[in-house]
Amino acid sequence: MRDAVQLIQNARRVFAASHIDHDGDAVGSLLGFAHILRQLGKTVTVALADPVSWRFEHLPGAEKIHAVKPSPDDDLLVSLDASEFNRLGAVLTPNDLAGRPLLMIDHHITNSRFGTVNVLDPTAASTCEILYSLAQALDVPLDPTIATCLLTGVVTDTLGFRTTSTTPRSLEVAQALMHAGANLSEICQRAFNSDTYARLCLTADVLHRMTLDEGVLWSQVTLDDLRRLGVPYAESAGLVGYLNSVREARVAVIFRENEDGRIDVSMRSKPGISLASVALALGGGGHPQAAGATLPPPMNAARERVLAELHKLLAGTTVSA
Ligand SMILES: [Mn+2]
Repeated sequence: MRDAVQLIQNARRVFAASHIDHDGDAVGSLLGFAHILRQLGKTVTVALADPVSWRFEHLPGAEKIHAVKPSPDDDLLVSLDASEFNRLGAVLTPNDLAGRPLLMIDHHITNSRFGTVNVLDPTAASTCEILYSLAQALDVPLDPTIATCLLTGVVTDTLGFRTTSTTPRSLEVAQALMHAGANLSEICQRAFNSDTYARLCLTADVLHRMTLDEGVLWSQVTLDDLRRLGVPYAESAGLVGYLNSVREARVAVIFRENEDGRIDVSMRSKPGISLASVALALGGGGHPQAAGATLPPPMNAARERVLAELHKLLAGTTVSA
């Protein structure tokens, strides 16, 4: 953290980015970080490879997020909530580094520590939880704008303080953010009680075709489904949670065909079953109970490969690479 503070204090123009297929922690940490640094008088550019989801477009500063690359004048690059460099997508690629320091801030246990300086805390339930400590280390007082962005990440990554990753610290941070002016009920309302009709139709299809196979409950989404129902790819995430709520499922998986034809795999597991080894075997990453990977097409081959790894995991055998 001390190295991170020094990097930030020495910077003048900062470029910050978060991961593709963004969630509340990605957007919340990106905007919260930018607001913290602006308090220090820094110029900050915020970037995401994808357009901001309607779920998060109300967050203060969301309108300033664009799919842009760093300018030659930026002297510090920052990655937030991304477990791998390539998760930043097109906005930050190896050519963009140009010898500049990259500050990496994240909480994924599988993180490859790809930064020049790494602030990696796998005990944090969200990247926003880490940024609360960073604001303190930088002596930046919380205001309602910063607090709203950070509490969004704290709430969404813990699914409303319900995940096994939630700690007393998560609640302490949430408490401090509420004291600073963040509205918990409004954030929960926006995060969990809002959907679109098209997305609910997609959910219905996913549930209709789900298959329970020896403790693994899986389903899939094709590009045809998304086109037929008018659901943007970015809006098709999050369905795996429904499957994982099923008592008989020890592991839940959703296979999604993404716009470049590759297959995105989202996995969730019940407490006591760690997906980390399977995620790594598939070249992906994540948390013990929420992990993912992207595999080459076709859908059937990707599915067979993942299901084989998961069945090996559930059988208690060693998972091959
Ligand atoms: Mn996160």
